[in-house]
Amino acid sequence: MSPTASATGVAAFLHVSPPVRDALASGTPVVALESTLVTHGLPYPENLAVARAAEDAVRAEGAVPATVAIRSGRILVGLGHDELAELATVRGARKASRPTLAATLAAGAWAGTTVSATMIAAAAAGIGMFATGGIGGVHRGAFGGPAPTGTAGAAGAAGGRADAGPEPPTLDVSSDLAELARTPVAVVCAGPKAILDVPLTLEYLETHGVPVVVVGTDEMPGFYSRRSGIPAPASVPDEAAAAVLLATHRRLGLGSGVLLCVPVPAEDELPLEDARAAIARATIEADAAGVHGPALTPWLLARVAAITEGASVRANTALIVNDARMAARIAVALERHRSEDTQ
Ligand code: PSU
Ligand code: MN
Repeated sequence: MSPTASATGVAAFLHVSPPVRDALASGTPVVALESTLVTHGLPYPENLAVARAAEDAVRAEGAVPATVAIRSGRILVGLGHDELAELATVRGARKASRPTLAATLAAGAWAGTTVSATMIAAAAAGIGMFATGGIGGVHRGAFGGPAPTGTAGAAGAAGGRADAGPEPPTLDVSSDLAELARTPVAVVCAGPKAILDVPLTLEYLETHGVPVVVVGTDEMPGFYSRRSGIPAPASVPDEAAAAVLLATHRRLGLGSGVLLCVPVPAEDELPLEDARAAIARATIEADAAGVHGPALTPWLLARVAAITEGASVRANTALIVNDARMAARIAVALERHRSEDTQ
């Protein structure tokens, strides 16, 4: 079925793969996976390897993976083996988020979907569980304050201000956050990406009514590192408790998503001090180079990878697979909880 001029709504653009359609029809748990980490977040061939490994991790837990991407004016929910390889190697793929969803569909080519676009697709397809690496959030300096350097980096981009006073706000806040506030999908991640201002990201989510729940520890996971030094807004001991909380949130019908955070496996983490140093350097360089907007997140991730000589890629890869596994376990626990409830 192709999108017609008369049909409206996200559902008119969906192309759900047969395995995902069958799973949804039979009540088998489904986990949506995003694809901007494939097109923009990781280099080839790690991007393809991690996308396949995340799908395998979901299957190993008894759930069905639904990787979401855009191609030829359609939102694909569930990619075939060859489609995933094409997505991972295609040049010039776009980055689709809520603000660019129409433009990427109209353009007709491949696009990776960010957390916001994947949530929109998942909700329209009837999928309530979704795994990613790290969500977008409030970038450092989004609300002004000192430049990362304390020098004239961003000031140069802002028109050559020579004084070293407070920098003007960039207002760079990912559309992922507003999506979490308005779309009822649970998102499993390893914390907001460490390149962000994590405390401000948590404040934003709280203000907009999004529960942030850490599974298995009471500290926010630091994305590349297990720790962040920031207390968890809320935590649950395990997947079963996460499922009970999610079921309650859904019954309330508040319309918002939930952010579930799990730390990267210990053997693959980047030591917190190494991560902090690499991010600080990359942030200064991005500022000096005048990189901003949708290009900023991919640019910072690539710089951190270069500075850490690939150690960040190993951590990023491991955490994505771990999140997919955890999302599948919670989806299975949720299904069990639901069937027990209706007996
Ligand atoms: N997780 C990763 N790598 C990524 C992303 C997530 O491990 O590249 C992507 C997600 O798709 C997220 C996006 O939605 O980065 C955020 O981009 P922005 O800050 O421009 O909204
Ligand atoms: Mn942004």
